[in-house]
Amino acid sequence: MAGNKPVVWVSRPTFDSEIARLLPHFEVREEAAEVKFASADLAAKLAGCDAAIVGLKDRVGAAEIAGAQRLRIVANLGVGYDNLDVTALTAAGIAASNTADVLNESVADFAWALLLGAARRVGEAERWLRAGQWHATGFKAWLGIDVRGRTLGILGMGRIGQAIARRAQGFGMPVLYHNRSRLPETTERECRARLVDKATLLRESDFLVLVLPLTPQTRHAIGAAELAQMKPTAVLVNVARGGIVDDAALAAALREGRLAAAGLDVFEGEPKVHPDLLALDNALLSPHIASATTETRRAMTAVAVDNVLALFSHGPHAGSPPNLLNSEALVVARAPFPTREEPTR
Ligand code: 8YV
Repeated sequence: MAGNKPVVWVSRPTFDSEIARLLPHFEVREEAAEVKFASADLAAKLAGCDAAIVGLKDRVGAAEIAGAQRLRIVANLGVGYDNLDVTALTAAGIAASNTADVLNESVADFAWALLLGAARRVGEAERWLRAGQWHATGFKAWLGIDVRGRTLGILGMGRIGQAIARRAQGFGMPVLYHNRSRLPETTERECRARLVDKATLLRESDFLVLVLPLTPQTRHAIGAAELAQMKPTAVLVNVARGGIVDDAALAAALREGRLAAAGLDVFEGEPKVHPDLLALDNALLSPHIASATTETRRAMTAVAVDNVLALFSHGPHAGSPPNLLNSEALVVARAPFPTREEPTR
């Protein structure tokens, strides 16, 4: 604690109006720029604080929290939390939270932007126009793929997948999905979506959108073998996480005409992008921006702030952080605040 107030470390600039809600209760230390901290630097930042608001660049595990005796919550600015070792946080009695729900609609919109953009060659055409090539066009140039009536496949049918599915009705597209568990019938009806096995999804989708979390089990869920099962006319869209797709295998399939196009917001090892993808005109690429609207990024900040406030018994959810990922941690984390401080000798 600094003075009488616990310290919140915010690892990047966010939205001041939301961070301001912390000020009556906390000393806020906000980084002036968003950088990727080395593990030791992250550990040093966490060592001095009681709560942390972090993002995907911040990989928080056992090593980073080893000296963080006072840390009680790590609030992640993202629905995906593969950057957090939740097991290590739980064992240390540190709560973890994410920003589920507030970004569903923005990410669904962006999935459609990539789907339509890849189908209609928007990135490629724009590059060509800017290069002053318009004089050399023709009636049969720039032919793309129609979307209407084609089959939309969704791998990972959580709330973002459902929001993507609902939009398909406007395009008259049948929707297939594959998920760990079947959706309730009412949700399936609302999304007009049908559960199929993964092989059927790969085989029948004209557009396949990936919306599943990255876990050891989903790494390379789409690799060479899966790509080989897809139609050569199909379009793949990934708004989930890099690493779910084997980018080298995808680049080879796109280059060799075994897949028509891809729209990708996330990459294995980002911010690096596989050089073969960068060289391909039928890959529409964006720098992990699917949730990047003003409203949504502000809402994500608000959720992270709410979770921190709640853990310290303030704000609208006092005592019950609304997006807790590890309620087991509260048993330890709820120990009276001063007991988690290092004893003074
Ligand atoms: C990022 C995301 O959080 O929510 C997620 O899981 O991947 C994004 O919304 C955002 O890009 C900030 O890094």
